[in-house]
Amino acid sequence: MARAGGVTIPGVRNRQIVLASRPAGMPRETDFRLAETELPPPGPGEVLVRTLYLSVDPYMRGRMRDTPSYAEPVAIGGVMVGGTVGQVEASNAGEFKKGDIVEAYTGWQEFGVAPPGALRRIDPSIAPISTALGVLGMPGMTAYFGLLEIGRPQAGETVMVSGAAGAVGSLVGQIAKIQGCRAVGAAGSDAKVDWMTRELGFDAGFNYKTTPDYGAKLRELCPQGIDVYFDNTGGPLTDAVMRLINVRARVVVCGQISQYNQEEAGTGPRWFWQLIVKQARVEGFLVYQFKERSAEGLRQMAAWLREGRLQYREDVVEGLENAPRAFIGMLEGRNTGKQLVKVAEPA
Ligand code: NAP
Ligand code: FER
Repeated sequence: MARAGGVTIPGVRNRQIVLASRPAGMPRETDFRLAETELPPPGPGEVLVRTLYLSVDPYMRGRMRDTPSYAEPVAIGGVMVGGTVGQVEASNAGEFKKGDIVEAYTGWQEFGVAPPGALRRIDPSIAPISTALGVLGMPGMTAYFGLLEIGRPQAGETVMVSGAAGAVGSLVGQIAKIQGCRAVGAAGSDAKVDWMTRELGFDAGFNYKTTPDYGAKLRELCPQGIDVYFDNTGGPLTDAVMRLINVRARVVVCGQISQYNQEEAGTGPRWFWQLIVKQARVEGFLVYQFKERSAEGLRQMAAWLREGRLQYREDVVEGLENAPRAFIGMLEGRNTGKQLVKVAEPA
């Protein structure tokens, strides 16, 4: 028996995915464990949320690591953190009522408790509710503000994107097209490249896993050079792109996923001299720095969706117990578009 805001939910237990061990290199399913607890009762002013979808994201690899960072690592035995879309099950907060759909940060579990300030109300009439974790959520805002505010693309410029068939990258290329740019992307399979070029409107793309000479391929696909490089991956591709940036290029460091499973940073070609010659700018950013402007970003992305100028894809794995597999699959590149885990149906 569990109590929730004066409401008793008979026999409901909370299943969670907890961190069992800290991985070295690529995480394995045995680094996670399924745990079961009593359903947490929401305290005064709190909201109990039933998870419908949970998001698996690259940054979570960093949370599994016990190295000093301003973000706390997930403890051994602790619930994996992450964004969720859920339905209010019981509420002690006036702003939310049972049945409301919300975005929360309650992690890999069937139920979570949150204060109302940590919840975002989702309007299911705008788009499917799962998009609150993708195109109309954190990855969408990353693409929107990262490209437009850090990359500042101008019409006619060439925008190169790595990780171009993922949640963020697939949107970056499309936003670049909306801005009147040439969009070129690299991704890890021919099917992903076909999707980008045939359906999303990228001007060109290539499979970085089967292309032997990145420099030659980039020269072919970016005959005017590269004005904005939106980097999701780092690694050898980034080394090659850096040699082709134009004068006054902007390099947007969004992610470095090729390094997230590495314990040591390797050395590689040293390309920083290019920044001098090209008087270029490299800037890292965190989507959260644009938090105050998220309403604007969400409004614009929703409008582009409605106008058919933006497309998105979701890869959905069913079942909380399959969250570790979905997460590892995403790190391995098995996803096209946004990787999600569906945990429950809305009531
Ligand atoms: P995603 O692209 O949907 O999924 C990750 C993708 O990374 C995989 O599908 C895989 O695709 C690719 N990948 C994996 N290992 C790789 C490697 N060694 N080299 C090249 N590509 C590799 O994930 P996402 O959520 O959209 O995130 C994309 C990037 O943005 C990540 O680096 C993430 O950390 C970053 N990000 C940053 C912020 C921020 O605030 N700065 C916010 C959100 C995301 P392939 O088949 O193409 O290999
Ligand atoms: C990401 C990579 C790193 C990301 C966030 C971070 C939100 C860093 C987060 C932190 O240290 O707080 O993809 O996405």
